Amino acid sequence: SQQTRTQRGALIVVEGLDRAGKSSQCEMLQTYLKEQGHSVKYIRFPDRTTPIGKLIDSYLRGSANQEDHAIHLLFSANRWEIAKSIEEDINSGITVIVDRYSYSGAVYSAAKANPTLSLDISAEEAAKRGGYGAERYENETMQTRVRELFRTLFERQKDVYVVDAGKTLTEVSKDIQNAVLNCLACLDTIGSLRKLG
Ligand code: Z5A
Ligand code: MG
Repeated sequence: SQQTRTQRGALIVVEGLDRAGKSSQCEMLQTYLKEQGHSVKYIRFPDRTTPIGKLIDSYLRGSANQEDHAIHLLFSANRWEIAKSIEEDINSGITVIVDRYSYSGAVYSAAKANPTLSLDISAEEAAKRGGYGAERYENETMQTRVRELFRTLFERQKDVYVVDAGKTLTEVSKDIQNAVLNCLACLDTIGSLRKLG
């Protein structure tokens, strides 16, 4: 039940291709979990509001260039500047929904039962959605390659739920809710087992 919920919040990572619907689904999941009585925060990466985020934003929009290694490290630094507060939130029982993260940069990989949701969609389907094409990575060659790499990366991970993001907003949202509820139940069980010693 809500009252006996474990002291630690969950870190829910949502990954996937451009326009797969990650941000829409994160918003919907946040609303849903709040209605269920959970304390929830939603953050997205890149966080374009910080000084590092502003550099990333101008790179993505094409108004500034960055050397490939440098932009990679800027994305990583953008996560590190917020990592501490994520850790504090989780430790104080808040469930944090993270819109894009990086496996390599994940501070929490040692912690148990952190679900990653991968929103899978074909490059052609994604291209039909609003706003596509404005930024430098939003082209079919790049997106098709990224999809392949996500698939290879997630293939053997047991804690990754691959969601078909080509369905309607409501259908995708239901699939996500089921996956998250399973995971929260799992966290409760782990919490109870810990209490039992
Ligand atoms: N990037 C990187 O290179 N390295 C890193 O470490 C990180 C990121 C963290 C910008 O990211 C770029 O940064 C991204 C990866 C790179 N480039 N690429 N490719 P971003 O997160 O800021 O990207 P964005 O420009 O905000 O797009 P997005 O986040 O990928 O979109 P989304 O969140 O998945 O989709 P959405 O905003 O929820 O929905 C898009 C549209 O589709 C919108 O009009 C919705 O109403 C519609 N939509 C959503 N779901 C549906 C369904 N189910 N049916 C129909 N229509 C739908
Ligand atoms: Mg988004």
